[in-house]
Amino acid sequence: MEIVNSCEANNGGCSHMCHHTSSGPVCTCNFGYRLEEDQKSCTDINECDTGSHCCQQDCYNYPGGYECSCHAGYRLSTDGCGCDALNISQGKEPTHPPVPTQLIMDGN
Ligand SMILES: [Ca+2]
Repeated sequence: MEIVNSCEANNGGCSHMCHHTSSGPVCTCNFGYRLEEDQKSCTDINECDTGSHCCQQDCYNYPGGYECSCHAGYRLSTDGCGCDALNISQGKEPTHPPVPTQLIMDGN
């Protein structure tokens, strides 16, 4: 009897990855996805709903991952999770420092 790779046909019915075993195909999912009850389909994990996210403020779910964002007046920390308050007085500070007069006067 020929040994058949149970994953060969139609990827074993798996949405993502298939692993051949003696008892048939075993499906696994890519990172950020979970296996459905049918043991074949993969569905995105909504980290924002499951509470497995690290976001200090806002959380946005997307297929295969999630992203944090911050409220107005805050900036996302380099860790991608926390939010740092921006210390800017509303509209008072110039975007660029004033150019020194000496640099403008090209005397020589
Ligand atoms: Ca997700």
